[in-house]
Formats: sequence, C-alpha cells, structure tokens
Amino acid sequence: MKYYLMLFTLTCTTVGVFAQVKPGAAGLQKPGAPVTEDNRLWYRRPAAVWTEALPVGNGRMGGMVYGRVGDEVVSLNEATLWSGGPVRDGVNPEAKQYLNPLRMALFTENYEEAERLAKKMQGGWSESYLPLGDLQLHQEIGKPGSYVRELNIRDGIARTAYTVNGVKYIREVFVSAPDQVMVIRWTSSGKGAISLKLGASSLLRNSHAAKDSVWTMRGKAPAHVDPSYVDYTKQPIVYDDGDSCHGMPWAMSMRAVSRDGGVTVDTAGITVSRASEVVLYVSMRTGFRGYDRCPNGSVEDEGGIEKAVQLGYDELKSRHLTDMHNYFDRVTLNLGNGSAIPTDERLAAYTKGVSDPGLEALYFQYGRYLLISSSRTPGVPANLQGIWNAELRAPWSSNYTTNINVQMNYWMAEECNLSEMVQPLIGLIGDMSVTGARAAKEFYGAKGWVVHHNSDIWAMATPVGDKGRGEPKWANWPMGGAWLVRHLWEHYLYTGDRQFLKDTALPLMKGAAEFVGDWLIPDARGRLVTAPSMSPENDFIYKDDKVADVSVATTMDMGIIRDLLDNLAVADSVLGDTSLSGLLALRSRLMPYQVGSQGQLQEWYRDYASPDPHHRHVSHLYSLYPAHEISMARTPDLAAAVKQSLILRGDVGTGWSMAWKVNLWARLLDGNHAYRLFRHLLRLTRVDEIRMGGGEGGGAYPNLFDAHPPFQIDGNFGGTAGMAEMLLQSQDGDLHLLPALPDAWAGGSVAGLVGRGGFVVDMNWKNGRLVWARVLSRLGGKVVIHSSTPLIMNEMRSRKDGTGYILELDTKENVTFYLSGT
Ligand code: FUC
Repeated sequence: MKYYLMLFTLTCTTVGVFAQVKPGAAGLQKPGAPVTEDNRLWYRRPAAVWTEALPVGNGRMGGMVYGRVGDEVVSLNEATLWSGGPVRDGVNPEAKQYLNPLRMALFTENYEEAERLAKKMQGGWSESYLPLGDLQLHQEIGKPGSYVRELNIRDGIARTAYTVNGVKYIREVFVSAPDQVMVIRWTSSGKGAISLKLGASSLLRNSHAAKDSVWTMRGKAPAHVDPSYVDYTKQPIVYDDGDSCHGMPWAMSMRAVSRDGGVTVDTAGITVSRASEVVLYVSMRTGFRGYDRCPNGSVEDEGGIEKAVQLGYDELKSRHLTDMHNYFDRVTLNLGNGSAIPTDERLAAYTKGVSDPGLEALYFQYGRYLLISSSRTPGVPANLQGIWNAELRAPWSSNYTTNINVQMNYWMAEECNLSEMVQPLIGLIGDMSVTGARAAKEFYGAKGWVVHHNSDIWAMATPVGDKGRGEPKWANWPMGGAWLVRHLWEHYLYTGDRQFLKDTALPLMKGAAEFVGDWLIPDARGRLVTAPSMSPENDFIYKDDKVADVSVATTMDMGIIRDLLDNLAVADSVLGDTSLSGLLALRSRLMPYQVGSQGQLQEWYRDYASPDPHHRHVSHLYSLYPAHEISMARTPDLAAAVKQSLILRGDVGTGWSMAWKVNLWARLLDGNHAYRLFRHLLRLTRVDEIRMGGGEGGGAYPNLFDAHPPFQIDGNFGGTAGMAEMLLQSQDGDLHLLPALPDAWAGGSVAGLVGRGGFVVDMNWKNGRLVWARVLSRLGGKVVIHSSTPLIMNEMRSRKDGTGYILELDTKENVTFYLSGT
C-alpha cells in the first residue's frame, strides 16, 4: 500500500531528478532493428465451421467471415442485441427473511440446511446475447484454381482471394469504427466478371423490405431467452411477455454499389450482374437506449448507409486503417521468427511441440485485436464471446459472468496500452451500482451495492437460479461488485486521472465497500467473516464424506474485501476523503489467511478438501493475481502456500483456467511454468460441446479463439495478459523488467507495454538478459526498477536486492529515460 502512496506523492528525494538521456550518449546499445511482425492468420481452405471463420468488428458490429467462394457467409452481430428489457424489482421479496436462519445454519455447520435456505434467496435468470443473422453472399462462379483467406489483425481486414478460369477475385471485409459501417468489396481482374445474389437470414423472427436501393431485414428480439443449461421450461424462448418494454427491435440494411454491370433490389435481396467491382455497405442497429430505458419501439432508419456510400470504399478504408493502427501499433512484440505455414497447420504443429515464437507473438496481438474489435460500445463491455455469437441460446447466454470471466476480459487492457477499451466496462459497473443498490436492499436489507455472478446488458445484479434451481456455489455468489471495482482502481493507477478517481472510481468503490461493511459479521472469535460464502464454483467435503458448497469466509471473499479496503485506503490518502474511516477500520478485524495441512493456501474457513482437486477455478489465489496482497517479495510464506495450491490444482483446465494460471505463475516469477501453461492454451482443439473440467479440449480453435470448450473469449484475453505479465510487472509501485522470462523466449523485444504509474516500456533482451530499455514516464513520480540483470542509467548503477537488482528513480512527467543491462 505504501508503495502507491510513494508513487503518487511527488517529492524530490535523495535520488536526483534527471532529464532525458539519448541512447548512445552513455554508450548504451540501441534496440534491435524494426521488428518484422507476423500479424496475419491465414488458411488454404474456407471455414467449415464457425470456429474456423475469422472475426472482424468495430466494438459494436461484428462479423465472422467464412471465406467461402460461391456461397460466402458472414455471421453478423450487434453488441446491443440482447433479449429482455430493463430489470424489474421485487424479484424475490421473501429472500431477506432467510438471511439470518441461513447464517445460523452456517455457524452451526449444518450445511444441508444452509444449502436449502440459500436456494430460497435466488432470483431469475439473466438475459441472453443474441445473434443478428447471416449475410448470404452467393457468387455465380466455377471451382477455384488457387485459394487463400486471411485476417490481417493490424488492419482489421479479412481477405479472401481465389482464381477461377484465370480471373483473380479478391473479397475484403472490414467494420469501420469511425464510420459505423461494415464494408465488403469484391474486385476481379476480369471486366464484368462479378455476378452476385446477396441476402440475409436470421434465427430471430424477421421480415424483409426493399426501398431506394437499400435492402433491410428487421425484427423484434425475444422478451426472454433462458440460458442454454436450463432444460426444464416448455418455452425457453419467449417473444412476447406482455411487457412492451421487453423485446429489442433490431435491423440490418445493405446497399450494393457496382462498377460496370447492374444492381437490382427486391424483397428477396440484391442482385448484381456482370460487374467488375462491387462494394456492399452493411449497417446494423437496435433500439437499445441504455440499461434502464425501454428500447425504442422500432428501428426505421437505414443506419447511415447513404453517408457511407457517399464516402466510398477508399475513404472508408483509409479512415478505418488510421483508426485501427492508432490502437494496434502502440505495442509490438518480437519473440523470434515464426513458421510460414497456414495458421491451422501451424497450430497443429505447435500442439505437437514445435517451437514457433512467431505464433506466440501472433496470439498475444490477437488478444489485443479482439479487444479493440469488441469493446468500444459505451456501457456494453466484451461479453463471454466478445461480440461474436451465432447461437440463439449461446453457451451460458454469452452474458457477463462476474466470478472470473468478464474481469479476465480486461486484465490486459491497461498493460497492453488499450486503456480506452476499459470504458465500456466502467460504464456497466456504474449501471450495476444502481441496479445493485436495489438488489442489496431487496435481497439482504443491506447498504451499498452488490452484483451476483451473472449480469447482462440490463445491468442485472440479483442472484440467478430461478428461485431454487441454481446451485448456490455460483447462483448466490455476491462478490461481483467488490471485485469489479478493482478495475476502476487499476484504471486510475495506470492513468493517474485524479478527476476520474474522485468522480467515478471512489464513489463506486465506496458503494461496493458499504455493501461489504453490512455483509461482514463477526464469527465466534470476533473475526469479521462473510456468510453465506462460496469459493466459486467449487465444493468441499465435510464430515462423513458429505459434499457442500456454501460456508463461511472463503479465502476469495476475504481476499476481495481486503484488496478493496486497501485500494480505498490509498484512494483516501490521495483525495483526503475522511468519510471512509469507518469502512477502513474493518480491515484489521478481517479473518486472516490460513495455510492448510498440505502447505496450501486454505480455500475454506476449515481445511476442507474438494471432491474435485483439479477444479478449474483458482479463486482462493485471487490475492496473488489479479490482486497483489500476496507477493514473493513481501509475503514469501503466503506466496509459497499459493505455489503449493497451484501444484495441487495441476496444470490442466478450461481455457480461462489455464490463462489464469499463466498469470499466477508469472507472479510467482516462474517463467518456465507460466510458459508451460501458455503452451496448453495454444493446443489445437476442435471440441465444441461444453466441457466443464480438466483435461480435454481446453486450448485454441483453428481461428485462435480460446476453447473453454466451447468458445469463450476470456482465455484469449487472459492469455495475452499472462504474456504481458511475464515481460513486465508493476504491482508494487515498481517496474519489474522481464520478471518471468521463460527459457523459450531467450531473445526478443517488446515496445509499448504500460506499467502502473503510467510508465511505457520498450525493451529488448538477449540470452535471457536485458540489453536495453527505454521508459517513458507519462505522469512523473518515483519508481523502483527491478531486473535480474544489473542496470546502468547515466552514471547510476543498480544495487543488489534479493536475487536481482534495483534502481530507484524519481521521474519527470513526459520524460523518457534509458537503461542498459550490463
Ligand atoms: C463460470 C465457469 C464456467 C464458465 C462459465 C461461463 O461459471 O465456472 O467454466 O466459464 O462461467
């Protein structure tokens, strides 16, 4: 905690403030030659299934491009197309009367009774993220002679190229953020060689219309869609529930413009004959007006197509490229050369053990690409599948799951220089604080605000479970809000934006802490605990081999609360907000961590075992990552216990589980173990059905989407975060260069990673040793540089500290400094 204080209290001390030093001035080596990067996924065959198709998106509109020749399909999505409408209050007015009896049952260790009572405190299900439909793009054409399809993730353009009878065809697809339009262009080397029939279909009820060259498909989404795992309802999809506020109107429109040839439009679609070039402009939109407002009754306009047509392809593309490069180019990574074979074959070879550092760097950048493409809609963060979903009842509703998944989506955002992409999450957290205050009051009679384990575009905050049909280990878990606000705190640490801290972060953090303040109760020894408490989504074994999931003071609960109070304490010292003292005083009374009989960080109040020792969640390790109360340097004994827990849990797991473990091993400064997990994350998989647990399937699909399985995007983002964490850490007011470099990445360079305190780091290394680093201090302030290699800056030399070296600096705002390894 005190380190952050140091970071943001800018005073001059014994260490001199220095000016910019140019490389070479002190005999420093320059970084390596510009990196030739592999920013391309490419294939020799069209996608046979959705997890082979290639994602494009502008944060709101998304497409999955199959790259077929005669019958191309682009699956369409719009980030605000969800079932339902604004949440209703009074979901379970009886809930709170069960809280005290439930606590009594827990303190007398009557877990069966606790389970029964917890189920009485559940609400309804969240709403579902819906697919908009499929563009069907039929081309009159023969069998191709040569074929290639690709996604350039720097440009955000999917391209399919084929030759038929000596005529070369190229199709390009991108979704522009500046101009809010999807653009598809066909070109050919032969005059008049393009004849198309263009239409679209949807799994949602819809109708078609043609007007003024524009073809439109529109509909009204269901009032409710049950989650995929609900199998007991007769009608899982309800179009009309009698509430005019429920059911989102939606529409997609398209218009084709051709060079040569002719274009005709009728209700069946668009026909293009004998053109030399065709550009299709596609718009998508819904009636969404915010989490708490009834959607607009209908969507009548054409969504800006005419404006896009006026701008034309070249202008749209150039504006799109400028926009994409602005974000993408902030970070480069070079870990060594990669193989030049198609991406699916490359992944297959990698799975067999081939070394391919280029593929690893591509996977890193792909995570950044996916966030740029899926997280730019105010109040609507990337969901379980980002924005890409083709199913009416997508796995877990493709919603927001807050006991790990939505948070993992954002772990890498700040460190990988995409701070703007956190805004949609910040917006949703603000919305949830409103619904969550009502949920806290209704379900527990508590102050502040609470979020349980599922949410949706309506900022749902109540427990799920349909009043007794959910398992408490997930349905009743109430720590979502307290966890989510750490993203606000992190945003402040990376940006130093005090206004944001004062106006947005602190009030939301305080509200989450107020709930916690009411939620904590003393146990028999007077220690503050949570009850009911779950370790998501694990069970424990208690007397006579009985299995239960609800208990008291799980380690994760206590870790989340300690972290929140610690962050609040620092926020308090930055802003001098004295109203927090009551909440902060809770900190010292919290139930402490416990080390169990196997030397592990104990997961529950008692040293219980789990019936599933390799359970995918590693919730009890929260305080090492994403929080940082536990660290190798400050709390070595607890860090050793975390390590033992990780060993007992084992390496295998679902996609996101392995991604979490990459980050945890990186924080334990064990680069080789982190790398081993990372390789698991890149195991080629084709498994599509839901597998919950351990060994099978977790990895990557041919399009590099993460496989839980099924597809879940958190593993992509968590994997990128893990790689960044191996290269740079900054959790203690320090900047640890190459803290967990694996042997496999003996040489390389990275530019543009960001450390807390606003330090932008470029560096290269050779034979596992730092050669050179350049650090831009965006905010000024003190920093302690850590490295396993001795460092020199001007005349200053690092000093030995533990197993590594440190250099303490007092930096100036917007000044770059250079370090060299010796
Ligand atoms: C949690 C996890 C599952 C899955 C789901 C979306 O419930 O336990 O593995 O990721 O979220």
